[in-house]
Amino acid sequence: MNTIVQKKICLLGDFGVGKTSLIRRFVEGRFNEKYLTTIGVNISRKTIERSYGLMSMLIWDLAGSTGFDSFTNPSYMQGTAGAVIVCDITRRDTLIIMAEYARQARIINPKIHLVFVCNKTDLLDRRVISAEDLSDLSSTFGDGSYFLSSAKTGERVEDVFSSLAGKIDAGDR
Ligand code: G3D
Ligand code: MG
Repeated sequence: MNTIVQKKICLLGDFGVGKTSLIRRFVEGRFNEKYLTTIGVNISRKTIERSYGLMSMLIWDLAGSTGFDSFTNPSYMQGTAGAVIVCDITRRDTLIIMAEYARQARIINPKIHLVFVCNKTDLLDRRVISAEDLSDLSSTFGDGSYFLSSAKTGERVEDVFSSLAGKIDAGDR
């Protein structure tokens, strides 16, 4: 139990879907309604237990408006083992953008591990993205699985990141 592997992962998705909030919930265990929009790149570290030892996750978070800034900044995707791609259950356009991020990520790195997350499930009464939409998208770009999360309540947030760790481990160990 003394192996430590370090993996870079990044968050992708439209502005405002909750990428920064998901990282804060995962890394610090809290949600801050007043959290300011990130400027530039933020890198957080979280170490998690694995069967072989520890995985130290370096989690990259890029601020930006809409558009594909993640791909215009080459260092953002470089050396990335996996990506969490996020949409917002209350905004249909974020699903289209999620698909575009997945497509671009696969072009840049065909071996990248992807986890698809539909965030803000605490706002279920405003839901405009269905389970079928999500499984269709995930089947096109991944294994068909996806998560419904809430950075606000914490629902499934740990599962999102441990699922990505599992995919990364299965891919190269
Ligand atoms: P981004 O990093 O993807 O751009 P942020 O998104 O994490 O900055 O979140 C954008 C807004 O959505 C923030 O609200 C944040 O509080 C809110 N948010 C993030 N996750 C959730 C969630 O799971 N549920 C709810 N209800 N809100 C969430 P503000 O008002 O600060 O813009
Ligand atoms: Mg952000």
